[in-house]
Amino acid sequence: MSSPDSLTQDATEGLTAHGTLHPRPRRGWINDPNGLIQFEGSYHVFFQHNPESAEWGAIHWGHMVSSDLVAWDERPIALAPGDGPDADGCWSGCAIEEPNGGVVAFYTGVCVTGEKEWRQTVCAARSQGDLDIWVKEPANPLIEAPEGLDLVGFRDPFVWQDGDRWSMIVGSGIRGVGGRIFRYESADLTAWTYAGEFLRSEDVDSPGPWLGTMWECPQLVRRDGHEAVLLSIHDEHRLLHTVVITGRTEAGRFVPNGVEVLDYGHNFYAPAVATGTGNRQLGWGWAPEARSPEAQVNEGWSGLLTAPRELQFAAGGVRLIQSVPEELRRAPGTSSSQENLAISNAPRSVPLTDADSALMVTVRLEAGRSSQVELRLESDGVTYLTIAWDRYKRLLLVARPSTEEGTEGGAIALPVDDTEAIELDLLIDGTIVELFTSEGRVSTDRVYPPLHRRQLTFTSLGGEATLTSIVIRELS
Ligand code: DQQ
Repeated sequence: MSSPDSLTQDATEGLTAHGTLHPRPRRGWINDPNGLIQFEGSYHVFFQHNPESAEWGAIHWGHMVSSDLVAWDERPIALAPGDGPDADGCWSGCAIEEPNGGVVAFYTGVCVTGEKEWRQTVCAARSQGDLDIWVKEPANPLIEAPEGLDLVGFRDPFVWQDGDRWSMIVGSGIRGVGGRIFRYESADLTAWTYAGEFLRSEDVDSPGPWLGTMWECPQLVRRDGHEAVLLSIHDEHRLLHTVVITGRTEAGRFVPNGVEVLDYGHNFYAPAVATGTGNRQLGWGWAPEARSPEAQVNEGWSGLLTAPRELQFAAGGVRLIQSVPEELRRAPGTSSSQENLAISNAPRSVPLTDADSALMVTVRLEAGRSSQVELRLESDGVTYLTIAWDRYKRLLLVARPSTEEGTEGGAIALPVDDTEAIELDLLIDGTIVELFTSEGRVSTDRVYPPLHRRQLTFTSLGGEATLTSIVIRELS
């Protein structure tokens, strides 16, 4: 690193194209996606990154770029800890295109103050062109946590244009009370004024998911006149799950309407949405490992970003639905398909490619006389993920087995409204499986199969079902 406050290393030296659907650098640790932005024709994805180790620590911002949302190139480190308010890490944040050109990134500067305790402030850095070189604001930190409150944390700024001003929200929690989002305003993206509480846990009625003790990575999704807040639920240093709260902004506060789990899988956290995409909203999340820390260190890397997700509203704005973006559906690549296959209690297998390629598999099933249809993802004859559609319970159960590498087995359930037919998109790429229902629900799991003799095996209980169609596409 040439200088702690401006990175001037050669932009391309030593880097090679890293074509993969799920971005990650070649080595080291990653967690949250940060600073997602469509800028000058490219999609830029930054992320929490420890380049030195496959363990969390000394957090930098890594950087990858794509022109098509399918293949990603690794770029030089964007932000590194300096000698000021980010001496112990550049934690999560966002990026915004400035009206006069260039991009400003807002991030969380941290300094260690004790065991698992950090001073957390909002800092900024600016860049232009290919976003390889960033210059930190001399005035950092721009914002300090509000005084007089016993806060559990104060981090992860997210910024959007709000009429003729800019709004920023920052995630937090008050000890013994619950989650908080604080809001700030600015006319110039540089000077910020405190504008009150944007959302408080006491104002959210959540009979479903637990809302924890602190809210990380708050994001505001706005599309077609509807709004929702995404939250990552933190509880006494545990990263629990992610939720979406639909509602609307009124006089600078978010008025919640409903709460739903955002991703039902075992391995999803810290989702973020891109800026610079107009009315369109694209989200990415972090898919942490499900194998032991020793296995991660042995591999030399840990963590993936998910594939991008199209975020839209349904049912008059009361639900956020997630789907595979058109760019992935239209991506060039070989494909095969089959139609109208009878599924009974005798297993029927459909081979997947043996190559180490990312697949998008689209399955349409009609329940017919069956009560449950099961899909097993198998590799070398071993089942590594089971997806069971129980039409009468209106559930999709996703289960994975425990493994010697330290993967904890378990099952999760996604609601399914339709009892007659179901359509699923599966993104299967090495050690990650993302499952999208056509009703807009998603689960993300990390699994570690050998990548040989891959196949999908279908069975039906209680009567015959029909595999109306299966389309298998190689994306990379
Ligand atoms: N990860 C970052 C924080 C954020 C948390 C630190 C969520 O900024 O709150 O790496 O995973």
